[in-house]
Amino acid sequence: MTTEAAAATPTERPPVETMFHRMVIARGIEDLFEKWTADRTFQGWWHPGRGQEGSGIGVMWALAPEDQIMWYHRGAIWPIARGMSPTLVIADLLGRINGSVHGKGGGSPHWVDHSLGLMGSGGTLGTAHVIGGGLALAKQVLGNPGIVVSGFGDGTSARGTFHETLIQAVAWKLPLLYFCENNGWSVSTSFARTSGTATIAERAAAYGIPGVTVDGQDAAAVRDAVAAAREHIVSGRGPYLVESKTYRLGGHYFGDVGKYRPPDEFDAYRDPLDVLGASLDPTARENIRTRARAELDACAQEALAGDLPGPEVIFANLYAEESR
Ligand SMILES: Cc1ncc(C[n+]2csc(CCOP(=O)(O)OP(=O)(O)O)c2C)c(N)n1
Ligand SMILES: [Mg+2]
Repeated sequence: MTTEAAAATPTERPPVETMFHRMVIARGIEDLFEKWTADRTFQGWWHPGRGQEGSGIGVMWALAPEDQIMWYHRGAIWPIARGMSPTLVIADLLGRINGSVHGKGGGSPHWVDHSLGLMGSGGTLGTAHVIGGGLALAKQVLGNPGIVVSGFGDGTSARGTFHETLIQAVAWKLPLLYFCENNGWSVSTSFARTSGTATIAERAAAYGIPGVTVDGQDAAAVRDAVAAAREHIVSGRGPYLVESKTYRLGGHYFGDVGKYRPPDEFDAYRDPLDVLGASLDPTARENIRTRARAELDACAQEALAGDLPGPEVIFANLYAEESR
């Protein structure tokens, strides 16, 4: 699989087939890691992202190559949607040296590919806002084009870093998109039961920035919302908040049976693969699925063939070796 980034203008955007293919790959990685968690091939921590694929796919569909991303942690959708090779994504999770971070941080995701604008993430949830804010400030000071996306969940919107960075980003009109995947849960804490507002988007008004809510099951709708936000941001008007309403189909982690969930939670559920797939010819859709399955098998074997790292990696890549 090639590692080409998504583009900004409608004519430069990857075709729907490419984005559907990435969505199928991301769903396949869900299946793989459930299987590998159960049989202990994977001994780390997997946050299932099944059901949420429309968000990451939609975000990356709207971005340009010069944009930078602090990805949202659930599943492997964001790096796959941006065009990262599944071999790298899987090898990183397995802690192998053939991953993008060469075996550091295996067990939970630490994907990085600066050529795709995948800048990594923070060590704990909510730190992405701070690092993303720094990246956006660097873009502004250096006069570099594009925007920075800081991805986060509804639970993470409650971290102080959200407020602190947003206050500053507004003051400096930083090119920063706050993109929230609101799946209604922070582990077992219900957003509806604990939030004083019905949405996260409406909190944007308190900061004087635009905030919109979009249907996260519909990748094309997410793409259009992010494209509008991007236009606002690149015109120098400062940050923007997009909230994608979605569903966490699985547990918080693989093995969480979710007894805390209401029985009617999925009554209105629409699967993002069905929604995006409906715009494709059925034969083309099946061909993409078949091709993706074979590719993913090959990538999984390639990732598994990598060695675990030796101690020599510990001091490698601690400091930047180039100025930008
Ligand atoms: C600062 C911090 N607190 C707690 C955790 C543990 N933790 C991991 S995922 C998670 C739930 C976050 O909920 P949300 O932001 O809604 O994202 P979701 O898991 O629903 O995708 C928590 C509490 C963490 N990683 N970092
Ligand atoms: Mg959540």
